[in-house]
Amino acid sequence: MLALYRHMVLTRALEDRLESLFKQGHLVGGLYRCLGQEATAVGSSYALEDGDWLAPSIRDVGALYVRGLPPIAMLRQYAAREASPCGGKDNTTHFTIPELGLLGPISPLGTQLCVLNGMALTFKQRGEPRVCMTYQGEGASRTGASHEGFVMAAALDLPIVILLEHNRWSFGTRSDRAAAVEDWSHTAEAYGLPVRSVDGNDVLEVYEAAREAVDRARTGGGPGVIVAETYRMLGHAQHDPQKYVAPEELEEWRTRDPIRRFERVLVDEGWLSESGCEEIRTSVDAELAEAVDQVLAEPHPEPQTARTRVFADPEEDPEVPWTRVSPIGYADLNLTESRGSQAGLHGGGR
Ligand SMILES: Cc1ncc(C[n+]2csc(CCOP(=O)(O)OP(=O)(O)O)c2C)c(N)n1
Repeated sequence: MLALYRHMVLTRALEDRLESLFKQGHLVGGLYRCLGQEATAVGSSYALEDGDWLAPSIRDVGALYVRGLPPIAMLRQYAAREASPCGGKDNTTHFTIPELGLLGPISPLGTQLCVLNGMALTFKQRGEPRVCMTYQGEGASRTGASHEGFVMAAALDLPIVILLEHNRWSFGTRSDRAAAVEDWSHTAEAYGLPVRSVDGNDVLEVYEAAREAVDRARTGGGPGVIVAETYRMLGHAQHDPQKYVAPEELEEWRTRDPIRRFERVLVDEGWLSESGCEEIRTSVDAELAEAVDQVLAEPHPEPQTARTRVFADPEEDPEVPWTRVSPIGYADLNLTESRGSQAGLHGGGR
């Protein structure tokens, strides 16, 4: 219970810090938040075990900390520091860490499910009791790739759990304009998959459903879908002021805040006092304050490292010149010439 609470608090507090850093100009690129969906991200991933794999979306950041990602890694990632998982080349959750069983998102929505299916198929063929879990928003789930992914998972009976996040919005599109269904569990039932709808803002309900689906998948029962009824409390990313959302809608969902709700449960059940909650929040804040100071003092990557670690095999890293050349084009370049003359063509501006 305390771990679930701490992870949710951490997820929100870290993003609050990132928002400040974004406004102060310390971050590179956009900031995508889990705000309002912490219970879905944390409760679901908490049902996994060592050796399982998780493929988060850019939104379910809380799931990464549950899997063991140190919070400082996310700060470094957004601040594009050399020591970040992507070495400063990308931000958000766009990294893969095999040791933690984390498969980074793939930008074309829906495709991630197909890749994770491949991993689940491997586990199944090897007879390993390992489970994969991933997330899809309503938007991602409407893509052709996602359809293929659902079909494959169902047809091959793969050990995979899919969280379908009904958070009401896909960028500026309302979910009721993305599919002609009111109950999103119907979209998964059509594939013949077991589906369970949960209150995605109730961490215990999410955890219980995830535990059931993960246990079933691990023991050969095949895939499962959990439809998490939740709400994206901010715009698509920090740059989106969500002007298309009615203030009353936001107000209504604010009353269902997943962290406040769980605090009430903790206190009412006698598992943690009000001051116990406060202590956890304070310790998370202290940990983050230290991490932020550390990250801001760290260096950005050297420019020449932009072309390293692009491929798993360093031998395959692109040769200079690796930038696009315009308007001459590569065909017009005599690439057999020495590096020196090519450098001249580029005017040394690489
Ligand atoms: C195939 C494809 N189309 C469009 C985009 C651009 N895009 C990135 S995120 C996003 C919205 C995703 O909405 P949803 O899947 O519902 O997830 P949510 O943001 O609500 O968590 C869009 C349109 C993309 N990455 N891939």
